[in-house]
Amino acid sequence: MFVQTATGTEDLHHNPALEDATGSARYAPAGGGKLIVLTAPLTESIDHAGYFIQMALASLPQWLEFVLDRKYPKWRQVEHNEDGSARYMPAGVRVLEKSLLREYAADEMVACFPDDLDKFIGPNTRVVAVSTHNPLGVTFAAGVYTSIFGSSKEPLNSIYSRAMFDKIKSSPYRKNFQVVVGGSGGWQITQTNSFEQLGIDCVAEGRSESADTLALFRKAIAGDALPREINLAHPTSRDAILFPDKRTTFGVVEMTTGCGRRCQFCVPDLNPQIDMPKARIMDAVRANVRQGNKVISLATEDMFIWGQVHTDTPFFFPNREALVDLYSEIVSTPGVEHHLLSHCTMAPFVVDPELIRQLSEVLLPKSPIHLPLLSSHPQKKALVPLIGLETGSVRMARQIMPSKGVPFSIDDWPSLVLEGLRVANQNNWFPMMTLMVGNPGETDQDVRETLDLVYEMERRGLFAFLVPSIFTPLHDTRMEHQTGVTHTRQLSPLQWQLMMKCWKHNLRPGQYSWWGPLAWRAGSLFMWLYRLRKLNGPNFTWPLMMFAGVAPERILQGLGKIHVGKPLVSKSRRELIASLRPNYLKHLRADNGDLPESYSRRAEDLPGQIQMNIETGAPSLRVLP
Ligand code: B12
Ligand code: SF4
Repeated sequence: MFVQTATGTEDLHHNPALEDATGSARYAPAGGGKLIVLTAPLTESIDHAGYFIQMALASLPQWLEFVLDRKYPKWRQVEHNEDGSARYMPAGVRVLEKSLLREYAADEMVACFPDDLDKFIGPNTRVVAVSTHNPLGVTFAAGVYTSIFGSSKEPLNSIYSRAMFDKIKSSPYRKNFQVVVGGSGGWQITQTNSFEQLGIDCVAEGRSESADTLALFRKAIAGDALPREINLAHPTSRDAILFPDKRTTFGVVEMTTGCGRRCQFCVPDLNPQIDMPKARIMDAVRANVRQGNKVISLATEDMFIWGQVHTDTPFFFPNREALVDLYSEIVSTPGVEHHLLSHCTMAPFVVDPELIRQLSEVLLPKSPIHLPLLSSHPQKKALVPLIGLETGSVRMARQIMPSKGVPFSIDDWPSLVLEGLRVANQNNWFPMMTLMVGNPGETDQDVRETLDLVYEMERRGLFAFLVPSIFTPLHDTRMEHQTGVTHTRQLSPLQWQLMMKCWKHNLRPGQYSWWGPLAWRAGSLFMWLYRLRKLNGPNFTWPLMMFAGVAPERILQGLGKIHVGKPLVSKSRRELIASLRPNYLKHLRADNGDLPESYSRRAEDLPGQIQMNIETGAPSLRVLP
C-alpha cells in the first residue's frame, strides 16, 4: 500500500505474516502504529459535495447508491495530510482530539478516514475511538426512507459504518486495543445492543471535554476493562467548551449548545443552554480557513438564541445587533467563500423581521444554494436553514412541543408557521422543515390539520422543503418510552398522503423543465408497480397516485381517496403580537411595526437605548418602556 508523502510515494511496510482471512495483505504501520486512533464513518466525514449528500446517505438504501454516484462521481475521494491522516473530520472528532491533547502528545494519536485505519492501527495501539452521528440509521427520517424503499432499516450511512466497524474488528492487533464509540449517534448502539456484532467495548454518552473522558482513555490505555456504557458530563460554562484548531467537515464550528424550548422528543435540548464566545468562534473559523476550508457552518439548535443566553432578555427575543455582527465577521473572513446555516426556529421570523432582512443582506452573497424559481436575489441565491414544523395540529403541538413557538402561544402554531414563512420567503429564506408522522396518539384529525397547513402554504404561494419522518422515540428524551408507527405498512392512508404531499410540494423548485417533474412522477409510478406497492401495502396506493398526478387532486378527493386541505384563517403578525403577554411587548423592536397602538405611541416618545450584552460584549438597541 502506498501513501503520498512530501518526498513522493512510500510503501507501507508490507508484513506477509499479516494476511487476513480473505488473503488480502495487511500492513504493519510505521513505528508500530499510534497509541490512539480516532475515526468516523466515511459517509459522515465527507464534505466536498455539500450538506445534502450526507442527508441522502442517511436516508437512501444501498440499491440507490448509483444515484449518488451519478450525481457526485467523486464523493468518495477525500483529502489527506502528508502523513496519511484525514485533512478534515467531523467536529466531534476534532473536539475529542483537542481534549486528548491535554494529556497525550500529538504524535501519539491520529485522526484518519476508515480506509486508512490499517496505516495507523498497530501493535502500539491501545484505543480506537469512533465518533458517530447516525451509525445504524435508526433516527428521524433516516430509517423511514430506507423502509419505504424496502431495505429494512439500513441506509447507506449504516452500511458504511458497519464496514468501518468490521475493519476495526478484524484488525490483527484487535486484542491489544479497546474500541470506544461516542458522538450523537452512540445511543443507537446501546439501544440495539450491537456491541458484540460491531466489536465495540464502550459507548460514551456526552462531551469529550469532561474529566470523565480523560479518565476513560487512561483506563483503556492501561488495558483495564471498560464499562459498556458511560456518561460523560456536559460542560456547564462556555469557557469549558473546547474549540478545535483543525479543519472540520463542512467547517462546522459550535455556536450554541442546548435550546430551551423543551420539545418533548428532543435530545439536544437536554444539554445546558450555552452560547459560545465570539472570539473563540472566530478562532475556529480562521483555523478552518487556514487549512483550506472554504465553507463554514455554525452548529446550533437555534441560531437565534446566540447573544441572548443568560441575559436579562428572554432567549426567544433575538439579539439583532449581536447576530448581525457575528455573521458579518464570519462571512467577511478572508478565505470564507461559502456559509451554510444549520438549525433555527420559526418564532424569531415573526418577532424580528428586520433581523431577517439584515441577515439576508449579510448571508445571501455567501450562500452556495441557488433556487432560480424561488429566489428574488439577483444571483438567485437562497438560505436554507433547518426548522422543525413537526405538526399542523394544535392539539398534537400542545402535547409534544408546548413551547415551540414562544413568546407566542402554541395555540397559534399554524398562524406562526404561515407568518414566519411569509417573512422568510420575502427575504429569500426557504427553510427545510421537518414533520413528524405517527406521533404517539396521533389521530386522523391531527393529520388532516397538518395537511390543511401544507395546502394553505401552497395556496399562499409560500415555500419550504418539507421533510416528513416517522416518529422515533429518541433515548433520554421525555418521549423515550413512547411508541408511534414502527413500520411503513402501519401508516394510514392520511399519513401516507401527508408524506407524499410533502414530496410533491418539494418538486416545485426543481421544475426548471417541463420534463423534470414528469420524469420523476413517471419514475414513481414505475417504482410502485415494480416494488413499492408490495412493500408499503394498500394504504400507499392513492397517495402515490396523487404524487404521480394521475388525476387532479379534486377528483381524487371526490372519489374519497384523499383529503384536500381546507382553507385556513390565520392571524396576521399584528394579531399575533396583540395576543402576546403585555410584559413581552417591551422586548419587541418598534422598527418592525405592528405594535399595539397604545404601545407604539409610548415607544415613539421614548429614545432607543443601547444596552451591552455582558457575555458577548455586543451592543443591543432596545426601546425601553
Ligand atoms: C452539523 C450537523 C449536521 C451536518 C453535518 C454533520 C457532520 N457529519 O459533520 C449535516 C447537515 C450533514 C447533518 C446531517 C444529519 N444529521 Co445532523 N446535526 C448537526 C448538528 C447541528 C451539529 C453536529 C456537530 O458537529 N456538533 C458539534 C460537535 C462538537 O458535537 P458532537 O458531534 O456531538 O461531539 C461531542 C460529543 O458527542 C462528544 N463526542 C463526539 N464523538 C466522540 C467520540 C468519542 C469516542 C467520545 C468519547 C466522545 C465523542 O464530544 C464532542 C464534544 O465534546 C447536530 C446537533 C448538535 N448540536 O449536535 C445535528 C444532529 C447530530 N444531527 C442529527 C440528525 C438526525 C442528522 C441526520 C440523520 C438528518 C437526516 N435525516 O438527514 C443526518 C445524518 C448524516 C449522516 N451522514 O448520517 C441529530 C442526531 C440525532 C441522533 N443521532 O440521535 C442531531 C442531534 C440534530 C437533532 N436535533 O436531532 N447534521
Ligand atoms: S425547538 Fe428544536 S432544538 Fe429546540 S427543543 Fe424543540 S426540537 Fe429541540
